[in-house]
Amino acid sequence: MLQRIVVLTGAGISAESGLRTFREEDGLWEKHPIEEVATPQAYQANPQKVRQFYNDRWQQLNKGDVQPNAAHLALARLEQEFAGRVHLVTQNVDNLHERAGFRRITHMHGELSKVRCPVSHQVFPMQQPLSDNNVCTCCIPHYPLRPHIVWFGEMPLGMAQIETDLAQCDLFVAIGTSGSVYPAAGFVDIAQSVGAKTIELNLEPSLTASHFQEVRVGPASQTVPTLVE
Ligand code: BV8
Repeated sequence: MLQRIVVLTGAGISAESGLRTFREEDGLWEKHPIEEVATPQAYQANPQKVRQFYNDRWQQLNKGDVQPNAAHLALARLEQEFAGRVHLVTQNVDNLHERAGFRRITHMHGELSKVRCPVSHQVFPMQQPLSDNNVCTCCIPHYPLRPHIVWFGEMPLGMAQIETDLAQCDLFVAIGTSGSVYPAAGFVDIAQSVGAKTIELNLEPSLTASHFQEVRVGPASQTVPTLVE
């Protein structure tokens, strides 16, 4: 009987909900190179450009036509079935897992629907587009709020708990991630080292496919319900 399951998701699980991935044809990084919109240096150099990149994605996420898909819903059923024994770690900054009903989620790369004070690090719900006038209320003087997003070179969130759960897991499943970004891309190796079963579900084999015991190719809206059922 499986005791502890760790699921890692990436942009691919939200692709069929209409959210663009990063590194594919017409992906997010194609128009906005990482170094221009997803590093602290980029924000320092051109805050308006970085804010616009996140404002656009925040507004797209909140349009009515972006909904959780069958993969998000299947994972929520998995959590219900294995109450308390599934830890979902997502690289995604969207809120589709929450809206599908999943409870125990770690957004290791932050969340599009939250903003953060750059000085106190207090996190607030995002209620309006980021701008020079969208400032914190926790400091004097007030500072313009930044996206609650982990940029390249910044420490991912929740790592201690993620590492604890990986060290004790007996099943590790990666869904819809290219295996391009660390430390997430290295999680399979930790799971392997503790004897867990490792499965990758992806539209095509990822950069780390060879590290998994099993690779199932196909769209997440089909492969995830099949795995959960
Ligand atoms: C850190 C937030 C340390 C922004 C993101 C050299 C070697 C190794 C590592 C490094 C290195 N140089 C630098 C590093 C570290 C760096 C890194 O990994 N760089 C890479 C580029 C080499 N990592 C970091 O900087 C991390 N921090 O290491 O900190 C530290 C230590 C101490 C003190 C301080 C710091 C921070 C990384 C986080 C960066 N932020 N996102 C934003 O979202 O706007 S990363 C970004 O990539 C997203 O979060 C995204 O989730 C993530 C991974 O991408 P994927 O989710 O995999 O998406 P992608 O498009 O790539 O792939 C989609 C996949 O889905 C494809 O495979 C496709 O086939 C599949 N797919 C498509 N459709 C479907 C599908 N699958 C199923 N069904 C479908 N329908």
